[in-house]
Amino acid sequence: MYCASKLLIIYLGINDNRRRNFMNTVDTIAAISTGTGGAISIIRISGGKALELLNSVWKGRETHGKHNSRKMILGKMISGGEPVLAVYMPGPNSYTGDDIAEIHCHGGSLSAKNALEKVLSAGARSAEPGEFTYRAFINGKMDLTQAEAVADIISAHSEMALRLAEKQISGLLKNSVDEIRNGLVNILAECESRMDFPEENLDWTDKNTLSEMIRDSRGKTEKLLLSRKEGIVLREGIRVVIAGKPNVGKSSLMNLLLGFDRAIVTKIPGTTRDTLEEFANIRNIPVRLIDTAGIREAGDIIENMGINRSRAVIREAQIVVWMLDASSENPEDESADMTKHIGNEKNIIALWNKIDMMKNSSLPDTGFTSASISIKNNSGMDSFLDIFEKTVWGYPHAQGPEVAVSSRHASLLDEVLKELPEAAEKVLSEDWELAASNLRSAVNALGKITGQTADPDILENIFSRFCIGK
Ligand SMILES: Nc1nc2c(ncn2[C@@H]2O[C@H](COP(=O)(O)OP(=O)(O)OP(=O)(O)O)[C@@H](O)[C@H]2O)c(=O)[nH]1
Ligand SMILES: [Mg+2]
Repeated sequence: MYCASKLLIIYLGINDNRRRNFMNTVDTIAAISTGTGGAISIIRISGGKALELLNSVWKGRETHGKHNSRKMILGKMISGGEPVLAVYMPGPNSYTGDDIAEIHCHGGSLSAKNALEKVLSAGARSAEPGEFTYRAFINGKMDLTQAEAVADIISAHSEMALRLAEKQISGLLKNSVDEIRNGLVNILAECESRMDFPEENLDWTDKNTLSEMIRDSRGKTEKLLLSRKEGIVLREGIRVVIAGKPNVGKSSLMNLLLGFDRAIVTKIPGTTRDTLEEFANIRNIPVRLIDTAGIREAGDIIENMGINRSRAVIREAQIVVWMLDASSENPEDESADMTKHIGNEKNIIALWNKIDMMKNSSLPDTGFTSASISIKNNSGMDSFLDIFEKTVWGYPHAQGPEVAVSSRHASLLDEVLKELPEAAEKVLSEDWELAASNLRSAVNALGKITGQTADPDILENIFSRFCIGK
């Protein structure tokens, strides 16, 4: 259980108004929790006065209360208007842990806005973005990794990212971190007890066993860190730049991967002048796909500006798909041209296109991982995507991970790993004080992952990712 009072004290980093509101966990808060454009809008009210406020703005065949909690009842706003449904869900078995009331009215911005205004005039405060989930966190309904997973669910761009967030919400990551932390807390207690009662021959655990236990925690931490790449790619996506000479089929590939005609395609070299960026989901990998102006020496001012942009996005790319023309009379020149423009420092896939018009029986070795396709005939795409997937994950990747850490979790786990070898060393040399200090730092870093020892900046960062009403 994460104690509210402790967290109120640490919650001091958020900009003034927002911070003041967040710190106030007594107010009853309200917001429209649904996005615009839907058929139904939900006004969510959370806090000690949720029931009283609901009954003061809404009237149905029955009055809401404990006796009919969780029952959706048809009624009307007392101020008039269309029939609306309302439900009361008493805490602590609610999303926030507080009493919650919800009014489900017609979609469209006005109807929900009017209903919200009535709730606010009756005494509720407008909720800050993420404040409902923040309350769930301080009421011990979820730890910080689960709160983060709520935001991950909202921003998930692929089925695999969604599955990962769902597993995290169910507590899989929290349990793994807690398991490591609890193990270290036990070892720390042992070290502190040795410090406090050095003369007493208590039933100490053998120092070799303690060191072995630290090694075990280190192994578990390393195992979690192995999921860093998956975690970061699935949450943040990956920047993939399609580059190459003019007219090789870059924009055609962009359109094919997107499944719609985003970029203009013509047979005139130099068609694409600017970089085009679009989100795509390729083999379950969230990808920011960037089509670029074809790179060549001579061009007009506008084209040259486009080419400079191409070079800039190549520098920032995580993967570059460099396209080459397989129908060229001299494919060797294509390959030589590629090495002129591209260094070996990043993940590069050499992609021969237009194999339907190949004039030679084979293609030269580019020195990079290569694939060959014909966009026109839609052939070779599966092998290209196999290579793409292997380039992203480092191995063929059929299933999503059970647990995958984010960059925030990973940097804290790195801190843990830094402390543990020294802790083990100090335990073996019976330097209990220093061992305890290393262990304390490790335990503290693990607590920052789950929120037990989270500082204001972490909380601000996490909850500012939420939208209003969540
Ligand atoms: N035969 C053949 N033609 C293709 C293939 N892929 C693309 N093309 C054609 O090649 C031409 C150029 O395609 P784009 O996709 O515009 O090429 P690009 O690399 O974006 O060109 P720029 O924007 O000028 O740099 C168009 O006429 C396409 O229809 C292919 O696999 N086979
Ligand atoms: Mg183009």
